[in-house]
Amino acid sequence: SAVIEEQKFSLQEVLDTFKLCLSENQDVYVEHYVAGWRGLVKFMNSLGNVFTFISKDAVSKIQILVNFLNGENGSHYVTIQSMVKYELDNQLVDLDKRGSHPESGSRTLLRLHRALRWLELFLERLRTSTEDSKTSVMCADAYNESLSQHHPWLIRKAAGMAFCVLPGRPTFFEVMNVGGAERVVDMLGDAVPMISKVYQITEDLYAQNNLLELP
Ligand code: 1Q0
Repeated sequence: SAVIEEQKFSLQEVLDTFKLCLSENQDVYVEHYVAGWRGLVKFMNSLGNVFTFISKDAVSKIQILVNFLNGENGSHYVTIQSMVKYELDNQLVDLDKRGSHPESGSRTLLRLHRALRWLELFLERLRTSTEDSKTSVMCADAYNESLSQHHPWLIRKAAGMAFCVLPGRPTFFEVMNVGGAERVVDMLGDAVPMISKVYQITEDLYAQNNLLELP
């Protein structure tokens, strides 16, 4: 019934949150960015317990950002642009090595930002995949091309093991709860460019401020 369907989780809604991230003048709202990640985590948890070591880290990073957003300086954390400016202007970022600000908003968001690139690559592979494509391979390829470069050996190994137990493409599509394969492809065709845009704007901001290697 309609009631049951409403309670079911749909990846469409999650990816739509990333659309809300962009303001008219291309600023990125932290609130929606974080909400997008929350939804992704929920999705990942529905795939099984193996993935909780991954989602735990994402959850703690989401929490750090939410705390800033709800804190006394929250007005500076409304967009990624204002956050970076505020933290840099007030020396609230550890730039070279971890020191007195190990959990700045800027370095925390950078971790999620790198993971967003993985998501973009993975979803694009999923979009163009065929029935016999393996999600584990798509996931690993996307990871090796992006996020893995920022991870030490042990995490890369653990991630590789998690990919191996990913459910197959049919289950994946089902859990996404978007509809048949055609609808999934359409939805991803919509969502991926949006995610790319948010990624690129953030990437440019961090590059301009020399923040891409924050410890
Ligand atoms: C679906 C399978 C998910 C695969 C996710 C790929 C990422 C794997 C690597 C995760 C390792 C996480 C362990 C902790 C790492 C931290 O050391 C690292 C750096 O932080 P720090 O503070 O130590 O400097 N943290 C990170 O790199 C952040 C990683 C966040 C990963 C968040 C992944 C959550 C993603 C969920 C997406 C769900 C799948 C969506 C698929 C939708 C399409 C059907």
